[in-house]
Amino acid sequence: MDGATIIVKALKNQGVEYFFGVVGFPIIEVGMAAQAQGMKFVACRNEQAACYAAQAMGYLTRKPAVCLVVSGPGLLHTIGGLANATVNCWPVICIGGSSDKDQDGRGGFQEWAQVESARNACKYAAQISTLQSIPWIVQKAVRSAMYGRPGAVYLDLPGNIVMATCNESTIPEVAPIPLTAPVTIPPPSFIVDAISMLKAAKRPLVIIGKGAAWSERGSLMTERFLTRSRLPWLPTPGGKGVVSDVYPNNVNAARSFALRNADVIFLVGARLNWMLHYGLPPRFNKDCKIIQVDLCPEEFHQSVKTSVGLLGDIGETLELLSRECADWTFDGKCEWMRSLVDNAGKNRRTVESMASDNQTPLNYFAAYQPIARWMEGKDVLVVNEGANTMDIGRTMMQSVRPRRRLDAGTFGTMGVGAGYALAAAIYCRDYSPQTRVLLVQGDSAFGFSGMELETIARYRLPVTTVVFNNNGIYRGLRAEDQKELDGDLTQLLPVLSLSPECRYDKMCEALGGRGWMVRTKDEISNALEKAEKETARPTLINILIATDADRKPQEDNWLTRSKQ
Ligand SMILES: Cc1ncc(C[n+]2csc(CCOP(=O)(O)OP(=O)(O)O)c2C)c(N)n1
Ligand SMILES: *[C@@H]1O[C@H](CO)[C@@H](O)[C@H](O)[C@H]1NC(C)=O
Ligand SMILES: [Mg+2]
Repeated sequence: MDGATIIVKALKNQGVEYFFGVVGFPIIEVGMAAQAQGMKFVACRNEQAACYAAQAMGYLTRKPAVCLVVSGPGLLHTIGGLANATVNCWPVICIGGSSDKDQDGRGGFQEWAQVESARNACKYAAQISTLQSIPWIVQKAVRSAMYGRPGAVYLDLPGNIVMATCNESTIPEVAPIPLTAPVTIPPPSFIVDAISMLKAAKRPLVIIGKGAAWSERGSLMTERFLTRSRLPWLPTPGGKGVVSDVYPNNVNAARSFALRNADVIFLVGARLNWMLHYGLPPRFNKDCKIIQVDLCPEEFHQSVKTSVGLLGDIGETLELLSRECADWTFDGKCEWMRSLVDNAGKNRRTVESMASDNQTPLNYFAAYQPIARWMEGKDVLVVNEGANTMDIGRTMMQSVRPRRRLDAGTFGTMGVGAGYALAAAIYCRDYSPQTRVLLVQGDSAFGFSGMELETIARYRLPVTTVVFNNNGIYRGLRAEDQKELDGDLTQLLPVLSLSPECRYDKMCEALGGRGWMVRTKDEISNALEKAEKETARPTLINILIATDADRKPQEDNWLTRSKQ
């Protein structure tokens, strides 16, 4: 048996089902072995998209998928994706071919210090040096990707190992590990402390993060805890859908107000990183107390002291908390709740007035309105990236189910969309056929991996891409203003600018799909209806929106200050 077959069999034995990748020397044989062993192999156009696809599949299926790439530049193209997976806590196993060991250090073809390059972005990185070690290393790779806090793993596979053969009887049999990670719960006294602190709070707030989406029973138990306690809550971007946006006491529309005024915040698998402004003033009350449940103890006391640190699985821990507060519910008529509802109502009206503006070119909110209407009552898996396109999309598109929204995430990575949508479409085909994949991207975000439309077309996947085309990053120039520029464009064209009214819809048609360029709400609705009828090819709706459209003004705009 050869190395290629041994590694694929070991992966299969550990429950791996999907490969994404771009083949070439020396891993063509690994790709072929994967198909021969019944694995599903998706051949992408760029390793970057393959790596994003593999991690999205890992998140959706709760088991690692493989990203298979060639040596040197192939592996280097995945580093962004691997870092992204680790920062975002999503599992993925990257397997990179590398030059034959006997050529090390002599300028071999695509020779590069691959393990060193990958290690920084991974929980575990190792080179495979014998055929007999493969089953052990593969098992460790799966454990490392899945257990504790999930993340990226790299296995380096030299060409000579791919081709080497041995008697199969010499390959050790290694038991498959359970893909459900081991769980823990906090000590009982901590549960009591957490509930008494919540009971004593005047202005409590629950923040649901991505950790709750990952935990096996996270969604169920978080909802049950909210039913029991009736506490006001809001999701982080990654926590959207753990509990439906339409579930009672969602105060997300009053997010800034809620964060600024809460006196006790209960973080459910959410981190106090940049996304939550480090938990510090001016976005948070300086005396705010933090209760936090997380599977990773290093997360406690980050930037702000944790008053009660509940180390454990989110689903299991919230079940205990629900039991502990069996005789108590938060008073929904209190001053805090009323002010949250008032503030949310005010913000909702601002958004509604922007969304109901029919003037063309449309603003972001207005362009999202027909999309949100189309989504109503449907089971849609949304992939969303861009700057304004994503931030506004988070507000405008409702999440009502867990793991139905993938976006640029913790790392804020542009270019994840096409890969995520590719994986999502295959996931839906195999596990959730009633679900439709909708990819909504800014025009810049689309550009990072637009060529993957060809991959989506090749596998006959019905992904609908919507491009919010404003001729640039955050904002652009109108076509007529760009035409007037006369002189050296490298000096004159704003660094944020992209081509005006670029026909991304035609690109989709050229690659095997269908496309429409649209400007009005009716045209958007019509295009969505036509797109929905396509069941075996990609569609792209290119919405020409206002080049100067923007978000609603923010009070603390440190992250967006350069956009002003
Ligand atoms: C890998 C990567 N490169 C660059 C950036 C910087 N960046 C942030 S948002 C963005 C694109 C925003 O433009 P677009 O997708 O058109 O959305 P818009 O805000 O215009 O709606 C870029 C390039 C990034 N976040 N990630
Ligand atoms: C492989 O090993 C087994 C067990 O030692 C032996 O019976 C068999 O003949 C070997 N096969 C080959 C092709 O050497
Ligand atoms: Mg744009």
